[in-house]
Amino acid sequence: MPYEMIVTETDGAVAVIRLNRPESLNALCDQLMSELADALRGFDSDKSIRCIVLTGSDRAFAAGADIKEMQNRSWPETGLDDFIGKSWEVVTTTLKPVIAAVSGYALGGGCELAMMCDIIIAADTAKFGQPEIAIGVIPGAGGTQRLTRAIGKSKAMEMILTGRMMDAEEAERANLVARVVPAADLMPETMKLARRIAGMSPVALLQAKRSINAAFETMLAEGVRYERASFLPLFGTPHQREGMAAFIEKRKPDFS
Ligand code: CO8
Repeated sequence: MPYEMIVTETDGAVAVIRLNRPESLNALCDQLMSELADALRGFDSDKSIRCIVLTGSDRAFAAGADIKEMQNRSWPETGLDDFIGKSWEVVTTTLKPVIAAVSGYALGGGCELAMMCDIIIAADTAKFGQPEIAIGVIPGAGGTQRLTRAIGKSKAMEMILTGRMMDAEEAERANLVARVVPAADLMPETMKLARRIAGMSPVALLQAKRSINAAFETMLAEGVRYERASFLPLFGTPHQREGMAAFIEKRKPDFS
């Protein structure tokens, strides 16, 4: 199927999905997420594929949900129109192992998307962050839950309340990523890992993935619901309007 915002290819039993919206640093608009969900569903049900790699460009894995698309949303439509709905959920319900290969920015929804994957391999150029607070909202695709589980409460609070970025080395120290590799080695190393995983028993992979997820998933689902209930009503508040408009107009927001 031809896609406009992603590129897919296969290499033996490994499928690679590359986010491809360079003009906006792979901002995750509805169309991109819908194409991603479609590709994930397709590879998940393709018996010849055993492992999926999700990646972006050298400059950005993804710089977040698309602020230009989000800026005029308002509660309660944010709750009614399946905003952060089915497309995002596909990433977490894919049965096969999904590896995120992250180079450059993985911010906001981009960081959340990487954390929805099973393993994150980072280039030494990677930068992770949840900067939503700076545009008057909060993480809305699981960031408050998954980042906290990955790096602990104090560091997650510091990251989310300030919106600061962490580099790849800090992300590895904080257990956000499995491994950091030189940028030039990101895809070769990730493909090596993916091929190794793809060589294992598919049913054992499935059971291992399910069991690891069971270590925290029941509580996680509850937490993500709570986060969503807090995130959606922020749309239409003066600070959300000001924060997103200021980003687009390239000026500092006034949150007075
Ligand atoms: N949305 C829309 N456009 C974006 C985004 C984005 N998230 N990020 C970058 N762009 C666009 C810029 O507007 C710019 O476009 P243009 O050339 O038309 O002005 C282009 O990409 C290049 O960006 P910059 O010129 O800003 O590049 P810099 O190298 O100067 O800066 C940064 C790179 C630091 C990554 C900067 O672009 C930035 O801060 N981006 C926004 C990061 C951010 O705030 N992300 C969080 C977004 S909110 C979110 O993700 C909530 C998720 C909740 C779930 C939602 C479900 C739908």
